[in-house]
Amino acid sequence: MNKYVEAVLEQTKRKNSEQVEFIQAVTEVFESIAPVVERHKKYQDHAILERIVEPERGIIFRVPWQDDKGRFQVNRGFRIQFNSALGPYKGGLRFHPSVNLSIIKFLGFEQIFKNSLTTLPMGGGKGGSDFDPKGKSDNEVMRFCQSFVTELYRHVGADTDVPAGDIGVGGREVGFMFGQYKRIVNESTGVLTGKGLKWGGSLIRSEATGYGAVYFAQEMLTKRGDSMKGKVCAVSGSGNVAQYTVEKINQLGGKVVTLSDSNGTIYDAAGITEEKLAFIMDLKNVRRARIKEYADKYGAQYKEGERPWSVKCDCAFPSATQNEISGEDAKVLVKNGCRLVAEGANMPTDPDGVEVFLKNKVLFGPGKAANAGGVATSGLEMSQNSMRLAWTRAEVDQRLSLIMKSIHENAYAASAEYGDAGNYVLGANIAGFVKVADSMIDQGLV
Ligand code: NDP
Ligand code: 2IT
Repeated sequence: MNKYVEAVLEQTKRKNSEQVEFIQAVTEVFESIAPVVERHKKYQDHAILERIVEPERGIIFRVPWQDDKGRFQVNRGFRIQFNSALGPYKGGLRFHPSVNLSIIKFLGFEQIFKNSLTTLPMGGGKGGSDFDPKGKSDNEVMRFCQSFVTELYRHVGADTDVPAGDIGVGGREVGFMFGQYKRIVNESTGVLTGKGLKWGGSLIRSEATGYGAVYFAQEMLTKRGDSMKGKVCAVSGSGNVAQYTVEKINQLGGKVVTLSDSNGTIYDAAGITEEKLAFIMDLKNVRRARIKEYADKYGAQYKEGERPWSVKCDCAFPSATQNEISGEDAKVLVKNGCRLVAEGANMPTDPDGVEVFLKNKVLFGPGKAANAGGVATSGLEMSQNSMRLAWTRAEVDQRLSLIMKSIHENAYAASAEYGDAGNYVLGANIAGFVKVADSMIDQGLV
């Protein structure tokens, strides 16, 4: 690796030694961009790497709230405003007990390059809390969200920082947060995306991440004269991203045989049809229950405590969480015939797994490219909010599909330029980085 890249990576590891996921994300990007930095001395001259790993601003705050029994509870809130070179900070909020500074920084760092790839003017940020929405009543979730925004509101704004959903944050939570923001600031603006369709949300935003991941897979296949038709697919997770991944795979003639949650995996060899998907959407979005019920209802196989990666499939769409595919999992997938992986989740494949896929010439769409459809459509929601009008479903879907096409093209072109055509990890990192780094140089030492 280039000496400058190596030195900044070592320094980043030293300064953030406990932030394992953050270091993992930085290492991957730095390995990809080393040849760019080698070729163009300006990045070293402008200390771009030292600056890009340091968030512009980070806010950590107390979130006190009261549960239904009247007891006082306290969680920790985060918002990392990582990079504004391309536009207002933009990125989701995650509510999950595993949330800590390392998780939010890894997600915020990835978001910088992902947002750059979307072609839209958005900087990178991420936030969240170690609050666990599971088992909480709607009223408890509302009180938590209101308390969270009572601090967050002073740091965000339609032209400053625009949060959205992620794990544990969907339409319900965005609604409660938007309501509280409006109440405090007395302004109705597009301060959050993923809003309800009746109050400023965009058509297709709910669908966008899952649809986008499948559009990206389709692009990788089309380039090789192939298509999604007849492909047997393993999908993990059963939340927002997983659900709309299944819907789009079905629409394009593929078949999905797995879904999962943190308790286990269901395997349905007959395929998760539209009707079965409707059951899952009610199970997960309304009743907020466990995926095991699917197996009970449809007589499918349930594998307690397991992830989907041991099944025979042509394509895998990891759509749950980080590091859910290990090197061993990747080997099993390859052995069972898997030829394509599109990451709906953020960093779901660990570094050993990525190496296995790349070595075996699996078509591998890394999260920052493959799942960029969600934030891209958030960007389209921001545009509609600024214009105070709403585009049709067909218009937004067409823009999303074009954006995924251009992300694929740009990542492919960058991979070819740097001598490894079709390595989308390399291509996405390079294409995402160059735009941000050049913009930072243009804007002076900040
Ligand atoms: P949801 O909260 O809607 O669903 C998350 C799903 O993943 C659930 O099935 C959940 O199971 C499972 N899951 C979460 N954490 C774990 C874990 N530690 N181990 C096993 N399973 C887990 O979130 P989303 O669908 O929105 O997000 C899924 C992934 O996609 C995340 O990586 C997110 O960062 C990424 N992403 C999301 C975007 C969006 O627009 N929403 C955009 C781009 C990426 P359980 O219910 O048991 O917790
Ligand atoms: O990881 C992601 O890109 C998201 N959770 C979506 C962020 C957004 O602002 O829509």
